[in-house]
Amino acid sequence: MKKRIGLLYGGKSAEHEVSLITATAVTKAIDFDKYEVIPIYITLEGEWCRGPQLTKPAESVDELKFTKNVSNPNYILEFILDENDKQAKFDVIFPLLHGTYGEDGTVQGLLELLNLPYVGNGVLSSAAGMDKVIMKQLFSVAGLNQVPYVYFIRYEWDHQKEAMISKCEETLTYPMFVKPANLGSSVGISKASNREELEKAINIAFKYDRKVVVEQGIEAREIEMAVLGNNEPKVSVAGEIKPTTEFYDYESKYKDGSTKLIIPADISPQVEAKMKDMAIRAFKTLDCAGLVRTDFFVRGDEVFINEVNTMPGFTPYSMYPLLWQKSGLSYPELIDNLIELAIERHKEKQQLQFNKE
Ligand code: G1L
Repeated sequence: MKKRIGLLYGGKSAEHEVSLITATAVTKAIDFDKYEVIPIYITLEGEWCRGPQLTKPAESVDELKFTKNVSNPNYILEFILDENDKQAKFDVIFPLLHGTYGEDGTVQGLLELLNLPYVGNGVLSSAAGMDKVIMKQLFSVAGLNQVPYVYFIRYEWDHQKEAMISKCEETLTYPMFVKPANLGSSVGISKASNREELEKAINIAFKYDRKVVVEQGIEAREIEMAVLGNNEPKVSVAGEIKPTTEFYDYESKYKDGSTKLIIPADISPQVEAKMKDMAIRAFKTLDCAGLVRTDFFVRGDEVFINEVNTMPGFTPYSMYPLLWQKSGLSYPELIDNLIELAIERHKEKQQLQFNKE
């Protein structure tokens, strides 16, 4: 019996197009002899549209765009829940959604309530991985080395600007990196080399979130590792992100492709071992499931954990799949693995007891 996969993508988010491109790539790699693939597209307006079963790869993203096919916006829920409709049954949902309503645990919560197995992280790790401050606090409890930081909310900034600036300057030295705490917004990040820039950077970051984190800027290499598994997570080789231009900022890093990925990264066995241990500890600390990409700063022999990404870039050209490819696991195999892990985790949960003896 073929497994029925619900490919969930699009979404009410800035990453809408990225999600579509990723979903297209997944249809090109997924084994149609093993899986029945049902596309579920969430429009930019947030409407859920189920497309017809795919029997071959989508040739372009446009093939995966559907328009609202029913007048009832809750149709998809009824469709998933309807026991009488054979079409309604999914064995696994593959959520390829970023940002609010996708990465922050809300979609995972919906799938939990529907009792459907789904690929990747659950509610807790998705939500914790979305908030940079919560993540740092958990890392700190786990004793994971990270760069110093401070954070505050908009209310504090509005009422005690001077005190917040002092908090930054007493704990950190310039340059500092200012970011919205919410990682779903891939915008609002800037570097500050003096007080004037710091104030400006904080104001920018507050446009995107009510909580802002200011991190110590350090001269370091950016190296990442991929983690895959549930109870016995495995770690890939390391990959380095090298800027190819002198001016290195967020835009150049993510938007115009002026970075190079070096896989495997040129690091000592000691540094690699340290990173592997930290990657596993971070995975366990956030109670992750399925996959996570762990990002580090490396300065000499010193390793700092920067963040984990519970929904990393996932085209065949993204760091996460490339790290596994160099570790001997192809993109189609990776997809297969993730689906199996989703089923395994769901089975384990089904065995739990929910009432008293
Ligand atoms: F389902 C997985 F495998 F957990 C998964 C889900 C989402 C892996 C990677 C992603 N990534 C994305 O959805 C995105 C970063 C491409 C945003 Cl649309």
